[in-house]
Amino acid sequence: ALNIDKRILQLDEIKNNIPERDENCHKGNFGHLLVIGGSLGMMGAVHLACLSAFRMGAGLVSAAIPASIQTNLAVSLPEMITYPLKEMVPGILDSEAEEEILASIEGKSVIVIGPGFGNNEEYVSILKHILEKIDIPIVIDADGINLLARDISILDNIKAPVILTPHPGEMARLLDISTQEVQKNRIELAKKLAENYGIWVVLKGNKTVIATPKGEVLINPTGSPSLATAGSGDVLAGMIGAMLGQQSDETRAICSAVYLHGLAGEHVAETVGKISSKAGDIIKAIPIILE
Ligand code: NPW
Ligand code: AMP
Ligand code: MG
Repeated sequence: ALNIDKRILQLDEIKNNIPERDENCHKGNFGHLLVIGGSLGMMGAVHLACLSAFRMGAGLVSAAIPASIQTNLAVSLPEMITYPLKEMVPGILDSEAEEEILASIEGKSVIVIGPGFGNNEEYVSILKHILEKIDIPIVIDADGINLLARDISILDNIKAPVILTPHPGEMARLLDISTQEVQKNRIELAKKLAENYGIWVVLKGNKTVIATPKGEVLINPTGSPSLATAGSGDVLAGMIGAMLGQQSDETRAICSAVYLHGLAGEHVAETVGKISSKAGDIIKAIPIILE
């Protein structure tokens, strides 16, 4: 049997991980998150990640997105800075976009890549080159994980803290096993993946498992079926990105975001209901649970 250090997260550990706002603070103190993703049919994923990041306290939020969706996104969230990326056809990036993405990373403190990005084979090398070059924390979510599933050896060449946030279906794709097999061995599989590549793995779903590069495993006690709705994971990705920009201990940052996302879900269940919930409700609950 595996020797597993299972720790259940506690609320008192959580809120202390968010820095206080003192009188002289400014936006530069709370991180600059860059979200890379979006496509013609899935621009909402970027909007949700960026808006949740602001609600979680990120100082600045930028999005590198296909040029054809830039105007819509910028109008939907004027607080965010946008970098339009060159396209081959609307919604699909041109090969020159890689240079544009690398340029947009300059000066940022954390990256989220993947929400709504599209699982196009040509993007695998973009992800590979980003991982080879950067030394700031990067959250790889959604289609970012699907790209990794096409070539997981990309993870052999990383300098930065890497955080993967698969749902059980994405974890199954990544490991080339069934979703049921993932669900039967959640702790063992997350721990092994994290140790093999020296990364953090956030295996989502009821009782989200967080595995660290050191072999530590933490289980999140918060959450609700109200979170089982489109865009819920995009919200979490933005929350983790925002926390990584404010807390240098990655494990603390990740655990705080996962815990608070679950708590927001519990609040939504009580106020909106488990059935009617939508991702925007989770974001609206963030300021309430942070009070
Ligand atoms: P099954 O059917 O049970 O075998 P996909 P996606 C499984 C973007 N979005 N427990 C389940 O598999 C994302 O950012 C954009 C067990 C399910 O059918 C991505 O870029 C939105 N199984 C892209 O869409 C809003 C679970 O995975 C399958 C599970 C694709 O991401 C929506 C679905 O996963 C979306 O966020 C669980 N807890 N959870 C927008 N408005 O722009 C999932 N599964 O095929 O990876 O599709 O998650 O929708
Ligand atoms: P995604 O599938 O990427 O949109 O992510 C879904 C998010 O909602 C993850 O953070 C999951 O942990 C959470 N979630 C989904 N269903 C449940 C559930 N039944 N109980 C608790 N959390 C859930
Ligand atoms: Mg998702």
